[in-house]
Amino acid sequence: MKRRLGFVLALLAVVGLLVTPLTLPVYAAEQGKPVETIYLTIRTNEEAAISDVAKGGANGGLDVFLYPISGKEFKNLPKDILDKLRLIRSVGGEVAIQINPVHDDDNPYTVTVGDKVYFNPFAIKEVRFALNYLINRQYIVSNIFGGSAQPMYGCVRPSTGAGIYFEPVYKALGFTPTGDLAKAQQMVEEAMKKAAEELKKEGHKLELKTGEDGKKWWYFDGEPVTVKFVIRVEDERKDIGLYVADLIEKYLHFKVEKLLWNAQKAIPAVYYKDPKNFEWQLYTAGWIITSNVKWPDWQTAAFYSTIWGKQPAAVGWSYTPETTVKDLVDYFGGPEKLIDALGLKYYNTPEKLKELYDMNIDPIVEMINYGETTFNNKTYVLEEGNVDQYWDLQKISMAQGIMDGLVVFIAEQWEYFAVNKERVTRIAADVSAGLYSWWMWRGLETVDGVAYVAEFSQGGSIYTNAMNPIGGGGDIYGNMVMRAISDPATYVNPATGDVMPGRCTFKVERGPFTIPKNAIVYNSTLKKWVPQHAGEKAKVRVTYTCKFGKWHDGTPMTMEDIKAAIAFSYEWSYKDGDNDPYYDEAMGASTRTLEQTLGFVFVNPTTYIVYSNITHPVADDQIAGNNAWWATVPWYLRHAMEELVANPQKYGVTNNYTFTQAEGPRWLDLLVKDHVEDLKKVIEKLIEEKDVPWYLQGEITPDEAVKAYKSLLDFINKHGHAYDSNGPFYLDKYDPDKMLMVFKRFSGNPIPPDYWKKTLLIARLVPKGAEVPARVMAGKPLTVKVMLTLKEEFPDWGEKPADRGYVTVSIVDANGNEVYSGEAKLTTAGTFELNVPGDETKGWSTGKYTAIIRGGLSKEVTSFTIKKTFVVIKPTTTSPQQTTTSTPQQTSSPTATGTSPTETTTKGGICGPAILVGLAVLPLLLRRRDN
Ligand SMILES: [Ca+2]
Repeated sequence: MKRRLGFVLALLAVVGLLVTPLTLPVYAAEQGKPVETIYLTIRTNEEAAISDVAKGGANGGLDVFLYPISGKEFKNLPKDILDKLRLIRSVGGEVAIQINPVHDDDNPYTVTVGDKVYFNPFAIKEVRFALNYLINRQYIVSNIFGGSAQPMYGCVRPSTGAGIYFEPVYKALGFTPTGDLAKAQQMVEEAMKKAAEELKKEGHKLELKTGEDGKKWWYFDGEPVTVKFVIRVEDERKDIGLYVADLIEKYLHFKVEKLLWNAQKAIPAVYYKDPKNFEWQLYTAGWIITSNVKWPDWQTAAFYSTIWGKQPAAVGWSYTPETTVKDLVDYFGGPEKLIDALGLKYYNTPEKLKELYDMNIDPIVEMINYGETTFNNKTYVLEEGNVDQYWDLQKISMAQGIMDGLVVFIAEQWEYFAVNKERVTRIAADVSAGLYSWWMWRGLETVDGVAYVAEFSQGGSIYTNAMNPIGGGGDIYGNMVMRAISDPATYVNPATGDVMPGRCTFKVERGPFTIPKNAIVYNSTLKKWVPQHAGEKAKVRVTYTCKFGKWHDGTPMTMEDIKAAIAFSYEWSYKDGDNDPYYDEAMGASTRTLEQTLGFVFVNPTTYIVYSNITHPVADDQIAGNNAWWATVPWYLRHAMEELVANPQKYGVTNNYTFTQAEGPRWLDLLVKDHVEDLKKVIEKLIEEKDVPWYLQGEITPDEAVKAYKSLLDFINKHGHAYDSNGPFYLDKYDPDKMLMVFKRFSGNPIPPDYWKKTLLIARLVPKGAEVPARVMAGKPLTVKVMLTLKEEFPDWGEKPADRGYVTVSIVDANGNEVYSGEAKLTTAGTFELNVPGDETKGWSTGKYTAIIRGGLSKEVTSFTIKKTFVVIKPTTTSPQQTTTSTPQQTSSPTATGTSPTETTTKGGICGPAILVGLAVLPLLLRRRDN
């Protein structure tokens, strides 16, 4: 009964009603067992899946539906179904319009396909940018998401702790939830007129005229300008796409060809084919954030820049970011205006700002992500510990990204995963991403130790990308499979967003350090390990100590597996000679990471040290996360894969393979029968030749190698696939015809099944309300009171008045200047208070002020923000009101009850340091919503 109440409250919060939350005691979970067997399958219908969850896994139904559903969908469900569900919130989904700005090299407006010349309006920056004003995000939030969402303008979600830092950018650009149609029309009209004039010089005719239907349309060389808009059909994106298409036709006068496609058709066309094919111009993109991180380091880089790969697709033509800092300055009307509009605190004078003038977004995000950039032969540094500079660069990159407009963000979604309440006795969810996280599998307990889980798929497959840990797993479903069968070196704490130890603990030291002679890196040209940077300086030194355990085939994991992962990254990122078979262009995009990794010292069988310049201005834990190296496949499987990709003929294989999707060769998939058969041919030959990879010469004997290859062959023959990994579960069986995967608990994993429930607390602070007097007399004290509930989700479930937390209050005046800030302290359970002394308020001038209240479980973790306005008045002789008025506003309306900090992002199956550094963080943290 009490849990039922919890559900109702959650639902109300979703539809945006204000309620007084009741307090529920925290319950210890009912008797259950850590899961030993997991059946993973698919459902093709959301409603049917939910009633299956109500039925429960033991009765032919499901225990967990691993697909979040909009809050509004639950409203219409019958009570007997709802009673059986526990709903787990996810704010991980985000929706955007992805744009293809392709144009010919010699013409900024046209694209030639075959011998036909098309006009692409989205090649024009101003037209892309104008979509931000054209779209009424509030309409989408209210009418399409039924309130289970909130508007989003840039790539950092507003409900994250970092969201608030970007508000000045959106404000400066004049973004509002409802948009500005007139402005959008004007921007496009001006840009089109300019294009028409320029095209005229080249003999083209671009004109706005009345068509046969009596409506006005743009025509190019006599044909209507038509926009190819790929609209996903599986979810709300269908309605969003149709809505945006209507706006484009009605107000921008471009005809829209609506391509209503599912994931199987849309994803390859948009992301894995040359944009120059001009198969699409707009696409209703969706992403899922699968982790909760404090610092949005990677966001603007991943979504808007080209430092980690091409845009908008992984292959073919790529756009070059256009907007420079000087463009921003001009747009805002001068450096002072830009400094003021964005609230820059480090680049706060025209002189300081000037050094960035010629930079587009790429060097800016390089500074954010790598601490420095070399631009026009000069090095620019993000100063260690300089948070102001960090946020300035973040804001600048956000403004540049939005104005270039390759991705126009629309909304973040609030959704719920359904879990059977009776059978699932314990489950761990990320406070931001819900069950789309590593923790889903690691905290799972059911009454009988068996879990029946389904993903949602209209395309009829459990995953859509290839299953290989190098350049596959770009879809959330395949990624979740990888998270069940692989362990990472470090995790992101699901409650706080901090990087925390996984299979490796870490110690971070900030230097500078002189790199010792025994610190080596792998040199792919020399094909050996060398002390390449000995004697140079490194900014940080991180020591990792790892628990190795065994691989799923039974072979012990060792430091050699990590060495192989490191060597592999160098080898495949660098092209050594013209015909280097050990090279992948997509991986080559991230050599920057390797250049900043200066040396490894392998201290003993479980400890290694990294000397590196990959740093973070503030957060040591981020440094640990970003410098960790790890392996999720053993060296012998990795080597067999690389030989299959590099030299198939040598092993009698007639098919060609790649790690990352490309047109032509097969995208290596360790679960696909044909691929595995070819892989086996390689392994058999490696056994015959007693092959030891060149980067492990002297570390492993030929006999040890043969034994390992044989063990892998046995594993493949026994389980019918080649995904040999090191996670808490192994994939026992995969039957693609039945859409069924069976996972079994792996006894060789060094982390015991009950480890996380003993060590991990997942909880969040939920605001119940805040009291700020409506009027404050200058010179009198001001008390801000915040009422908070602690919502525990793991290991137990329930709510209680918050007895911990970190709450800050910032008072800003009408101009946005902070006049006071302080910490609200816990007074009694559930209540935090801050007293601003009269001495402080004395200097405040009369007018409107805002108290911005932020809080989280620990310092620097924001899980909610509340804003309350009040008025400051001055005592005057004519006013009888000498005492503080106290009309507390009881109805608090948190601007975002959503959670927390930000997430590390990379998109697609390639790219980013994730794939390299991330051999540790590998399954990338941001996933496209492919189904
Ligand atoms: Ca190479």
